Amino acid sequence: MHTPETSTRAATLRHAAYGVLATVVGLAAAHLVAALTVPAASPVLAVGSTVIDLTPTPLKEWAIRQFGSADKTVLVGSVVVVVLLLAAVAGVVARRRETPGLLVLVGLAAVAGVLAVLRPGSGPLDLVPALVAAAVAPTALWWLHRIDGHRDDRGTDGPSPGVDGPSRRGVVLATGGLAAAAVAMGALGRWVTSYRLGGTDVALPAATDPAPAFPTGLEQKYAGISPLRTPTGEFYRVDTRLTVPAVDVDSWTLTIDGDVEQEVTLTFAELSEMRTIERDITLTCVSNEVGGPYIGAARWLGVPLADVLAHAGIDATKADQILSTDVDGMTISTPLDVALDGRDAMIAIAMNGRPLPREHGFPARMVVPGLYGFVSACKWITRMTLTTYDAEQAYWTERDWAIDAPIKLSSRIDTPRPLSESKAGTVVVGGIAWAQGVGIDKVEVRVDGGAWRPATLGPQVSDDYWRQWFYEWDAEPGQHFIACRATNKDGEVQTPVRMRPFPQGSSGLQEISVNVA
Ligand SMILES: Nc1nc2c(c(=O)[nH]1)N[C@H]1C(S)=C(S)[C@@H](COP(=O)(O)O)O[C@H]1N2
Ligand SMILES: [Mo]
Repeated sequence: MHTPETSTRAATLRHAAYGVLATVVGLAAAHLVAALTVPAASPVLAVGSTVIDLTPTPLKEWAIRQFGSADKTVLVGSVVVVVLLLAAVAGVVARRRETPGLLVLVGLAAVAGVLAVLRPGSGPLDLVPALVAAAVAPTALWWLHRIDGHRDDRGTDGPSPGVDGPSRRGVVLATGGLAAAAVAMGALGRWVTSYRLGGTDVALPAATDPAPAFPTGLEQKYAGISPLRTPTGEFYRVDTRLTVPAVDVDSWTLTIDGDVEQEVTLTFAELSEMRTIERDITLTCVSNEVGGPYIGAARWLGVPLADVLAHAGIDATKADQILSTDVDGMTISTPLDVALDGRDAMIAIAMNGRPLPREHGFPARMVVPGLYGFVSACKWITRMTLTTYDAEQAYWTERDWAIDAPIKLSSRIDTPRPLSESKAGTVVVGGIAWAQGVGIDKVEVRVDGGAWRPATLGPQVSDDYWRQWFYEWDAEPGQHFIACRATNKDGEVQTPVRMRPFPQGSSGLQEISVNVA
């Protein structure tokens, strides 16, 4: 038997659950409609991307430190939790006062709609998924109320019939049906999205200026050292996206505008017919902590950036910035003088001999050796605007990151792993070092704060490429501290001064602790 009090509590919970279920159904329906129209306008993605963009830099840095590349999932997960809490509140409110409760759900959908149309590059169609949510979620809640047999919107406070009342069977059927519908719409949305993606299998030109033969890396001999070339599937990925953009290569174009003699728009075919260079270049993210994972080395094929810009005829007396825009309106700035100083800056169309994978910018991205990715490596690029830093600011410039950010001389220990156990005797300490544009001259290893000892360098690929190294350490039992440092070909030694990634990249030496038994 239920006392009136427990019935009331049970009824409150039940109505909270109705609010959540109705919202989930609304989101699933909107997601499906978004998959058919504008995938990025799905309420979850629109709200999620906006939250990512609005997250203050210190909080984002903290999230990256705490959760690594799962930072976005955690941020967006928190938003989902808040939304579902509000949905539960809407359900409880609707029990007594139906119209205000339903209006809370309409309000949530309205917020998603506003955020969707405020996204860069959005159109009126972006509003449709939110409209669907605004219709479906309140309707579902209204219907659940009817099934539940409540008409408490008159404001009376009578005891609820409880779960074992006459409507129990109807409630189970209705909630089960709605939950099944949500799952089905979610799954269908996924299927539609993957169907619409199409392939990335484009024909690539042969390199006009190919890279030399690639040497064998140290990893063949010493397990644990990063492979000399990062397998594409293991290449780090850093971007602001929740989902990977799907670009149709046949309708894709690259426009060069701004302070140019004439605006030019190139198709993928036109771009591929230009002179191409093939280069081995190491890419690094400014968010990489000392010893961190956000670095990768690949063979890139692309059209020299200078050739692409020359098509439009640039006026370098005016412009000091290339403002790149991606397929969704995300912007990345690059200092014009750096991009044109003779380094192998390019619009890349291939990575490790294959078309760019979606995650890495299909069908084309910028690569500028020596600059951190956030001021150079625009993926899914569609536009390069010649302008000034005074006139226009890119995404990360608005968030106070540096505008000219050369990659800092650094090195990393790949093996042994921090806090690992090794057997006494010869232990191979090994890793990578990089000094893009200058090249690595020397890597040294220090054990337990003693003298710096030279490591042996692996094969030289190019000065824009990392260098592998190893050191044979005669390890005695006990706990030990191992550090490494690099020297570049200009004689500059990696600084021990610790800097955090914000605003222009981390510095300092990596020192790990290991146990020898
Ligand atoms: N369109 C777009 N391009 C982008 C980014 C982004 O968020 N959006 N992130 C940049 C950053 S911060 C880095 S470090 C590199 C990473 O490239 P990768 O994901 O291919 O390794 O891409 C750059 N290009
Ligand atoms: Mo980055």
